[in-house]
Amino acid sequence: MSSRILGRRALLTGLAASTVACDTERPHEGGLGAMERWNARVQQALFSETKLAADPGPEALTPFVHFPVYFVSESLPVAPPNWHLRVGGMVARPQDLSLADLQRLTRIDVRFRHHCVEGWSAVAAWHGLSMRALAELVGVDPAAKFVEFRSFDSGYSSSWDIASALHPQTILAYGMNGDPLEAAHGAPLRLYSAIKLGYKSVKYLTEVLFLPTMTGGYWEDRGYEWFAGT
Ligand SMILES: Nc1nc2c(c(=O)[nH]1)N[C@H]1C(S)=C(S)[C@@H](COP(=O)(O)O)O[C@H]1N2
Ligand SMILES: [Mo]
Repeated sequence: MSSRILGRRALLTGLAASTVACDTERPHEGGLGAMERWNARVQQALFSETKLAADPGPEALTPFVHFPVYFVSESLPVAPPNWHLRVGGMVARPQDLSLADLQRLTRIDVRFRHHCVEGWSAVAAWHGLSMRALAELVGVDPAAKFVEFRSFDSGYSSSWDIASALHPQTILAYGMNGDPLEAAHGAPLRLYSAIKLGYKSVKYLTEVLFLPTMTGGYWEDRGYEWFAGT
């Protein structure tokens, strides 16, 4: 398995090689900030809640052993035995949900092509609950405009706009290719979406927070685009 695991160094090198200069001190200010705001406006204009990403079909599935594996921790993050998902922020009913609780919600199955900024793409099927179902369960305040996803992988996190988070193809996955999600791919629960680049799909989830304001994230704070639509 270790050959499939590209560590943080490999990811950083790949990103550095494949991206234009980033001011990592203040990534969202200055010239890059202005360009990013323009990009976000264009992507938001193109983005439509009803537009669904295409299913690449079963024949497009990437063999499991060839689906790359990323995490920022030095070693494979493993969930604590008492793992649960905290859901809070601007919600009527904050919850602490076990995997069994989450698996009682309606299961949906999606198959997408995953795009990583490092230049690879791969296809898998993902099984879980929709973010919409979670939002209904906790009673999200309509004034919530952003969602922050946190993980137990050395502080990896990402902040999303609420429309993308509640897109019908944005799911919290506990299964992959018909099997339970493996630790390598974010067990027990990971975010997955057809409409965002790979780094927005936080693995090893601990917390989903509905917020009034935009926050940052692991790669976002290092200069990568915040909206990051596909
Ligand atoms: N917790 C956590 N989530 C993460 C990452 C990570 O390093 N840690 N990497 C991101 C990136 S850059 C990609 S491309 C995908 C990779 O998912 P995979 O390891 O299942 O291929 O996870 C994303 N989510
Ligand atoms: Mo990625």
